[in-house]
Amino acid sequence: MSDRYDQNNIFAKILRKEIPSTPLYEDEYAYAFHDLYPQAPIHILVIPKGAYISMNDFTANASMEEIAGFFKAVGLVARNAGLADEGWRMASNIGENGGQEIPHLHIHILGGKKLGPLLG
Ligand code: IU
Repeated sequence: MSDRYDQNNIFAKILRKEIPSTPLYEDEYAYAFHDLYPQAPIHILVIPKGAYISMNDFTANASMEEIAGFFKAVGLVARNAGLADEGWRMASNIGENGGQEIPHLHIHILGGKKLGPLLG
């Protein structure tokens, strides 16, 4: 995967509202919406507002404020979805070996059932 951000990736288009999505949460750092192809009863994606390809790019180039704001939002979205007590999983695929399909950083929030082993 190129290390140059593709402004035409689908999540960039969702952020620019060129593709419709239903916002579950939005602030200056993060935007959350339902995954279109859910892998669990609750499957939410949280993406940073900034143009970051993956955790590699984000942790290397985002400010502490952006990183803190983004991860605060991830936790808040999971709590708002009612997952705090029953438990949930967060995952982020990174690059080719990580199985990343969309080159804009996204955290998967998965829950609503007892999940199988992460490395099945
Ligand atoms: P990945 O970690 O890059 O593999 O995750 C991409 C996710 O984006 C995956 O779970 C898809 O179901 C999801 N998705 C989406 O929500 N809306 C879309 O239009 C497309 C993919 I394309």
